[in-house]
Amino acid sequence: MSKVNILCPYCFEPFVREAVRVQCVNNAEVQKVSEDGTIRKSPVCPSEEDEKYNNHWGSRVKIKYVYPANLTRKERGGLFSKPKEIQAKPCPRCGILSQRFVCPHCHNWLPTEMIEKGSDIISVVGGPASGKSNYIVALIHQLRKYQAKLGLSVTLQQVGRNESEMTTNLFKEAEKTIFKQKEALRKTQVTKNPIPWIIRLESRMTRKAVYLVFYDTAGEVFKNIEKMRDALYYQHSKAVIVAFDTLAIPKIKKVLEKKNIDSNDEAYDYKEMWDTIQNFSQQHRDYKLTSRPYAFVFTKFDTVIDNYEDLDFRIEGSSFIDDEGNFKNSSYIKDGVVKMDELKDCSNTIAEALRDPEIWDEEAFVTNIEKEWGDNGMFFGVSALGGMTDGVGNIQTKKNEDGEGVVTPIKVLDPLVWILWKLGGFGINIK
Ligand SMILES: Nc1nc2c(ncn2[C@@H]2O[C@H](COP(=O)(O)OP(=O)(O)OP(=O)(O)O)[C@@H](O)[C@H]2O)c(=O)[nH]1
Ligand SMILES: [Mg+2]
Ligand SMILES: [Zn+2]
Ligand SMILES: [Zn+2]
Repeated sequence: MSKVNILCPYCFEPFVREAVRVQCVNNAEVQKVSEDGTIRKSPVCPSEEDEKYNNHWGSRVKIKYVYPANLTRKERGGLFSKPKEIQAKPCPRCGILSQRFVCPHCHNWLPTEMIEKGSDIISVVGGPASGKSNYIVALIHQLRKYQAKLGLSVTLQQVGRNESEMTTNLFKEAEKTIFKQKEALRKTQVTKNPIPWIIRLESRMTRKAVYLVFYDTAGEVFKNIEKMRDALYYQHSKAVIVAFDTLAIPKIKKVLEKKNIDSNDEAYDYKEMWDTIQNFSQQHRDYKLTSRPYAFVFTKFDTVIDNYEDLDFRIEGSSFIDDEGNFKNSSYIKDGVVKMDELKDCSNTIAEALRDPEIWDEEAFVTNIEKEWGDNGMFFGVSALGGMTDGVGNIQTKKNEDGEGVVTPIKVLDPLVWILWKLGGFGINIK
């Protein structure tokens, strides 16, 4: 019996390897000549209404036949033997071999290797307009760009109900908006069933592979604890990235408003988000949220760096800025070495500013996080877009040497790199 408990990233029901099901992939058609001589095409293996699939999506569509995988003893693995790779299985109706494996509970398609190796959910949570969507896309963009530097290989997955839901395509669309059209992504709509972004990460050194699952959820879901109970993936997360809207810190908001830098009208008090998480954690002690790595990420940090003098934010000499006073990117994107000091310095700089009554005046907030999470909590300041947006969402880009405006995310990988290091086994080169 294999012990790997697979957690379906669609319905969050766990299942064991041998419970996996297979979906027929036979799209062949046969021509039939009817009595009146007309030629009609009909599928060799017809689709059917599938109750589990339709229950999950609240739909009434027909999908290809789903059948049990009937794993061989070797594929199941024994007490003393590792399970073998799962082979293609013949459809009992048409005989065609298929390697399209689906969750036994909701019949959604999952990557084969995810069934063999399991997956880790890292969730990104945060109130409305806190910057989650733009952050997730910038994070994947940078992960793809700097994967070799970090000793990782990254593959976006191609599973989903249709082309548009595949991570490859979700990303391609969003990447175009931010990095080609140079526009911020818009507000995410509330949906009943979140579409997971599934990313395969493999350490080039240890060969450890894991599937990271992100959900780009609408911030409304996190507004109160009752709704959060529905955010099942949050409970199942191995690690969490909490997006706090920097522009919602009252002191920052006030200073920037005076300079006519408008924060989002929908800005949601970051402390409410914090209260939600804390309450949830206290009411669900058995989930042991505080024993998992939590990256407390202040998004849109470009606004702080660009205005640090007005904000009395003491960052001279910190890892946040370079010699010219510009927002400095992480040093490992150059040399591949993650410096713990650099991450800690940024975290401490933020904690200090939050504590200082003259600066952000949020003492209790920091103390609570430190008390509850200890070494499992860390602060980050990141910028997904590298600069402000104007009233209609155009990103104010910085010019490169050729005078061309480019969108440059800053420090967005830091929270993930720290989480991977905390989870262990990824061979992250950290000093
Ligand atoms: N200055 C700056 N603004 C940003 C940045 N990222 C996001 N924003 C602004 O914040 C707004 C909201 O960002 P989103 O990524 O849509 O926030 P969200 O958390 O996904 O919001 P919901 O989908 O409503 O929950 C964007 O439209 C931008 O105007 C950033 O890195 N810098
Ligand atoms: Mg969003
Ligand atoms: Zn499922
Ligand atoms: Zn079939």
